[in-house]
Amino acid sequence: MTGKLITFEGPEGSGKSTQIKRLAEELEAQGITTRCTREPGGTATGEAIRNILQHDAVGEPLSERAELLLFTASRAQLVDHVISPALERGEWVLCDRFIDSTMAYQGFARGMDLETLGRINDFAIDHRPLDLTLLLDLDIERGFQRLEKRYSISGSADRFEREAHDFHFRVRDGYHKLAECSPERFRIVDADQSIDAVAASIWTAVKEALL
Ligand code: T5A
Repeated sequence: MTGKLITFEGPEGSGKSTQIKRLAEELEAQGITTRCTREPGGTATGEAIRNILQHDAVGEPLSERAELLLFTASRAQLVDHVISPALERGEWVLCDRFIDSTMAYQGFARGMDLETLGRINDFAIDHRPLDLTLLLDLDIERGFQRLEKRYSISGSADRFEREAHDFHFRVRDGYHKLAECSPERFRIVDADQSIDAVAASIWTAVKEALL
């Protein structure tokens, strides 16, 4: 039996990484083997690409098309080397960002053509269907407040976090439009609750959709 592919999406600081770990623990407790991964990244090639995308690692501005193709190259590598093999072993894959991030960030926020992005995404994932997408919905300001708290402890904002707030408003709005277009795949979770309350909402959504 093949596994399930669950993706986590949402604006910056909405709690995706935190909640992926929580869901993995819950699934493992039910005897389901899980594999957590992230985009961009998740493979050696993907992590090298992530470094270019997040931190201007090569020191020159990226063109929008180059940015798009780097994200989708990382995705193709992840699908072929991690996601597909895990699903074929019957594992459940939990992925921090996936095709909808490209639609929200490069499409709705940067303004690239959505139909073209859809075709490139489809090619990158080799037409693999997704079982469930959890959209962690959070006010942009609240997300940035969380990240600021984190940066007072470690590190500094990356290339996307430095984009104007307008950009991030378009990302959030774009996610809502994507969810409206695919209601059978998306579940919107209110991420402006305690970590435990968000985890409980996610668990309810997963049970209803997949168990
Ligand atoms: N991108 C990505 C594209 O433009 N196109 C693409 O195709 C793809 C795949 C990735 C960037 O690349 C862009 C989008 C992104 O800008 P990233 O570093 O992976 O960059 O960024 P994010 O995915 O946004 O990850 P973040 O770490 O910024 O946010 P998360 O994972 O949503 O949030 P998390 O869990 O790390 O939590 C953030 C902070 O909030 C606290 C946590 O402890 C942490 O400190 N927190 C809470 N605080 C209060 N209440 C809660 N409920 C909380 N949940 C978490």
